[in-house]
Amino acid sequence: MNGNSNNGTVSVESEYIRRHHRHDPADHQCSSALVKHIKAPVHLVWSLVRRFDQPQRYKPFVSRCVVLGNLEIGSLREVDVKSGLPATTSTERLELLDDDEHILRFKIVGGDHRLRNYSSIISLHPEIIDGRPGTLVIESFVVDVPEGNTKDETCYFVEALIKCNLKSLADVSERLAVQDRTEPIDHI
Ligand code: A8S
Repeated sequence: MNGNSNNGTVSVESEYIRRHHRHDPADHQCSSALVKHIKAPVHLVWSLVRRFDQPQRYKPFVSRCVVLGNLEIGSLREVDVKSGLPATTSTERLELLDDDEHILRFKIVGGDHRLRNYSSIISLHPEIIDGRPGTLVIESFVVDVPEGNTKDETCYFVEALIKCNLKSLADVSERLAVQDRTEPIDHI
């Protein structure tokens, strides 16, 4: 992503990326950022993203998740992934949970898969979509390029997984947003 929109001005996205998504990839690592526009307000999208203990609420490849101990910075979660992937489990550590800025950072610290030193940041930003409150979501990562793979292959693989997660985050959030709008006030 070069950060330039069609009219040549630096995009809002690239400004947010510069501010909140600084990774410092080494030579043997790859890094990238993905953007998704969701037709649901930030508070609603954040209510899904912030649940470090329940990634299965929107991540389609997660079958089960257990957090060891209290949910706090430094907490570890044990994630089981569905069959058909080149992985079975992942151990992940919560690095940052900012309820004011809507930013979550986690690192993968173990598990049965090929993503070593994976670190990711997801940030949410309010925007107006079709005259309604919407959310600009940015997710970025850095990871080691595994032995026998190229940077491009690694980026392509991780980006494909993140695109699925963001698509599903949009679907779940947009469904909840429609429910919120149609639910009569005395039923809440
Ligand atoms: C996330 C992001 C990623 C998760 C990857 C990239 C993973 O859970 C899957 C397959 C793998 O090969 C690695 O935010 C791993 O969850 C679906 C098990 C870590």
